[in-house]
Amino acid sequence: RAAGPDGFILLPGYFDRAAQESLLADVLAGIDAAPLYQPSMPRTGAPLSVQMSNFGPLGWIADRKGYRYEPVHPVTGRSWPPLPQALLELWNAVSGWPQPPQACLVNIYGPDARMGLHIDADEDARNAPVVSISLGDRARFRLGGPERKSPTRSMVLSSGDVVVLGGASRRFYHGVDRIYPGTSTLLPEPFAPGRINLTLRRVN
Ligand code: MD3
Ligand code: FE
Repeated sequence: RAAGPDGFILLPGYFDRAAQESLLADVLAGIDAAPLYQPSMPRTGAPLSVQMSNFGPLGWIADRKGYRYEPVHPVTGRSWPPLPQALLELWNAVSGWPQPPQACLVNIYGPDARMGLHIDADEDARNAPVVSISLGDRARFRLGGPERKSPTRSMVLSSGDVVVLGGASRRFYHGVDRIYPGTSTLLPEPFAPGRINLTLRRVN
């Protein structure tokens, strides 16, 4: 699949149902070792509406002190679990980047969770792509441009879809407007209705 002019690639249905179930098992095992925590906004401490965990040598953290990557879980103080092999293989297949990912951020959305328009700017590796995997209920994803005022387009991401944000799109504003509860049968309780998004990142 060719990248658009901005380096954005959507791979609908990249993972079939069996592969989604296998990835889900990896994610559930990971959050057993590195429990979900509630990130919060720097300074205000206002909670984000998603819950988070990470896999890999580094994990993205949001708390009162700021946004950053850390080698350990903010609550348990232990290392993040290793990146599942299937995710390393995905990165090799679609990223076009010569080095492996250093972080996999796990975002857990309940039926009312959203993610406001933002730029991912905490990585020193600004030019490495981000690879996203969607599991569970569909979501309306919004992709803008390099400035907050840039025009945006929205698309629906479904379970098993993969998105590669390379080139200029890596530095574009983006967010999740809403979840469509009950549109997938993949996730078990207490994750349904809801959605899990995994993002593979190179940090430095
Ligand atoms: C476009 N996650 O974790 S994934 C995030 O669905 C994040 O959970 C959303 O935005 C989610 O930071 C969107 C797709 C995605 C990820 C990173 C991007 C799109 C992106 C970086 C630059 C541009
Ligand atoms: Fe983001």
